[in-house]
Parts: sequence; C-alpha cells; structure tokens
Amino acid sequence: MAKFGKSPTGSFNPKKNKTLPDSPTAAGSLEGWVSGVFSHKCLVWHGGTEYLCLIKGQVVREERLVAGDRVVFMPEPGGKGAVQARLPRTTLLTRAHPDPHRRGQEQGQPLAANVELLVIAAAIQQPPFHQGLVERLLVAAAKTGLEPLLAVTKVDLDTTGAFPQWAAYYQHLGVKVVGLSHQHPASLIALRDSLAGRVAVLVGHSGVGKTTLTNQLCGAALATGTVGEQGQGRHTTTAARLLPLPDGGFLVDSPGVRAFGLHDVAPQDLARYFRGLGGSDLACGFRDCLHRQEPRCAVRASLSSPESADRYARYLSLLKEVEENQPAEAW
Ligand SMILES: Nc1nc2c(ncn2[C@@H]2O[C@H](COP(=O)(O)OP(=O)(O)O)[C@@H](O)[C@H]2O)c(=O)[nH]1
Ligand SMILES: [Mg+2]
Ligand SMILES: [Zn+2]
Repeated sequence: MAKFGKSPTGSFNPKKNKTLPDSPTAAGSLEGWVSGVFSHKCLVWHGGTEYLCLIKGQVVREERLVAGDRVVFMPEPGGKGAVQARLPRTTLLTRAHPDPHRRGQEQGQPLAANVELLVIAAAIQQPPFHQGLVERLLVAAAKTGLEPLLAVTKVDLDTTGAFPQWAAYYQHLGVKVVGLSHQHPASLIALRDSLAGRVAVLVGHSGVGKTTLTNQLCGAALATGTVGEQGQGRHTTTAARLLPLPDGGFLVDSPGVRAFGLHDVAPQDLARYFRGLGGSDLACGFRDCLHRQEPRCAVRASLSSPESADRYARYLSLLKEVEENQPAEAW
C-alpha cells in the first residue's frame, strides 16, 4: 500500500473529465481507479491510498482489467481489498495483438481505459525518432476519440536541429507538441499544464524516457532503463501503471511498445482519422473511396504541394498496413 499526502482526485472536475470521481457506494464498497494489473490481483487508487485487490472470479472471466479502469471494490484491513465489478469505460485504447499469428482473430490488446489524452512519446535520439509510430498513434487517438499530444523527449541530444522541424511539421497538422529533457526540468512546465486535472496515457517505444517523465511529473520512483550499447533503451516497464498527478488527474505509464499496430481500423475509414489529407468533407466520386486509383478522387485532385504529396504517401503506406491487418475472411 502506498499513501500520498494529497488526494489524487483533489482538483478533479468530473464534468470536464467525463470520468467519475472517487465516491463511496453501497454497503462499504468503494469506487477506484485500477493502477496496475497482475494475473489475479490489481492495484486500485481511492482517496489517496492504493489498495492491493484480489480480482473476483466473475470479473476475471468477463472483463480483463486494464490500467485506468474504474472498479467497485470492497476494502479490507491492511490496504487490501477485492474487486467486485468494473464500471463502464468512457474510452479504451487498444493496439493490434503484437503476435502476428493472433492478429485479426483477437479483439486487440487493451493498453489503457478511460483516458482522454494520448501523449505520444518519441525521442529525438536514442532510440531515433520513428515517424511511423507517431502516425499510427495519431490515427489510434482519432479513432478512440482521444486528444493527441506529441512529447518529443531527449531534446538535449538534438545536435541537428531536428526538434524544431518535427515540432513545426506536427503543429501544422494541428497537434500540440512539447520538447522535453530530463536535464531541464523547466521543459516540463508546458506538459504539466496540459495534463493537470486530466487522465492521460503515455505511449511510445521502449527507452524513449516515458518512465523518467512519469517519475518527474508524478513525483514517483518507478524503475527506469539504462541506454544500452546500441543506443536502445532496455525494456524495463513490464506493465502499465497509473499514477496520480500532483495537480489532479492521472497519468498512465505504459510498457514500451516495440510496435503499435492499428487495430480495428477499416481501410475506408483511415482517411477520416489521418491528419493532413483534406478532412472529412472531401467529395470523392465514390463514398467508400480509398483515394488510391478510383476515378473522381478529390484527395488525389488536391495534391498540389510537396507537403500534401508527403502526407498522401504516408497515408498510402498506412493504408496498406491497415489492409494487411484486417481479419482474415471466413470461407
Ligand atoms: N539524454 C537523455 N536521456 C534520457 C532522457 N529521459 C530519459 N533518458 C534516459 O533514457 C533511458 C530510458 O528511460 P526510460 O524512462 O526507462 O524509458 P521508457 O522505456 O520509455 O520508460 C534511461 O537511461 C534514461 O535515463 C532525456 O531527456 N535525455
Ligand atoms: Mg518505462
Ligand atoms: Zn478519394
């Protein structure tokens, strides 16, 4: 059990967050936030205290819990308890199952529930900035109804001026961008302000500095990795953890993803979620136009600048990926 001096939901505004505040329920049971999940147990935050809870059989069978879930639990002495039920989720961020053999058959792998903000963590170096992952996460945010925020980490390693270029590129697409370095605490101010009172998840490759950031933002001491000889961060976080933010709200630190495959995105919907392709009101000749070779395609007709051609090329490569991830057709 861990006790924090200040209630994690102290300045929580349920109207603004659309998520429920901690509140007592019938017969001594409480509502809380799942902050870590193990095989048959989980951690639950309530009123500044983290309870180690058993997950009851029915909950295990019917609902796999994930960090950010809201649950009803019965507290027991010694900071323990038992989860009785999961409350409905406002959002659920999932990715394609990392095992290619299970892709398309499974429901996708849940990463976090009830978050409203997806913080895409990408290092400028060590590991190198991976634009493909940023693009997939932007699509996942749009599909899940989450606000995206691009957090470019390790800007102290930027020797080529790459950060201002990436910042301009994504700001132009309407994405909020912050540049961070753990050596310069002042670089965290803008992110801290954006997170205050909200429920957010940090997603990005292993070694980009997500846990370092979580520790700095939440005043926690989760184990971080060391940079290996190949400049890759070692995989240290094994499970997602939710922590209270000092100004209210919560942050979920997710385990580093080696890949984030888009799950459950239909090819004809991709353009709607993809930024910089002309928006959703493009009038193509066919309603289910994939903007590839179809006649009277408004997207292709609008490609007049190098920037739009760049976005279109990225769209096409993501479209191919989304098509390959579709469930195999039954026959
Ligand atoms: N140069 C530099 N290194 C950082 C920064 N943030 C984190 N690191 C290092 O990157 C490595 C991986 O950090 P970690 O937080 O475990 O990454 P995670 O896998 O994304 O959670 C650690 O050795 C950190 O010390 C930063 O802003 N600049
Ligand atoms: Mg980590
Ligand atoms: Zn089209």
